[in-house]
Amino acid sequence: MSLKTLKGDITKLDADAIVNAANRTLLGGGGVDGAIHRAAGKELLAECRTLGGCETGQAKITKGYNLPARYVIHTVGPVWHGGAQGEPELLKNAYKNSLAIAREKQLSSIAFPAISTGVYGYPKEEAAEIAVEACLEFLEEYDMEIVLVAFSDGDRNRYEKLIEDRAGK
Ligand code: AR6
Repeated sequence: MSLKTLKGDITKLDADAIVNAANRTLLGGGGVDGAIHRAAGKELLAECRTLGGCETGQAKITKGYNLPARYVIHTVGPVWHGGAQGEPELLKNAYKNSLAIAREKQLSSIAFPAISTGVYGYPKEEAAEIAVEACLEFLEEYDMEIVLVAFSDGDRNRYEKLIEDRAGK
């Protein structure tokens, strides 16, 4: 099984790529996006300015600059509007398209924050189910070390339980 969970700050991780929960401008923001830009340095923003933004559910890659990670894959999760506006599919696409870029680049490890579960207000349980499902579906076809990074013990326990439940099926 190459789906793992960790609690901590994603900017510290030495993975081939870390995923950024960005917004459509790709020009930075708060939360994990702000932390990644602060840790990577100004060159990250300079490269992001060349990308022309990113649609919700899509993803784009940059270098990692001062981060331990070699690359940052920037994706845009949906804003939660109650769940009937395509949010589950858009969130799944954010995971799938990030993983697809990692595969195209032939990366062997990638770490995700809990996309959309902060400022964007996606309910954590539903978001965790989608994250685990998207990763396990990808791992049925491709080999990669995927880490779901939680920012609290509760978030990590939620991931662990979902992965255990899936493994028991
Ligand atoms: N490492 C790991 N996880 C983190 C970190 C960190 N350093 N910091 C926060 N989290 P959010 P969103 C967790 O709000 O909901 C930005 O302004 C956090 O606890 O960062 O997708 C962007 O520019 C939460 O569980 O992202 C967008 O405008 C998760 O990361 C908007 O926020 C995601 O929270 C995107 O909102």
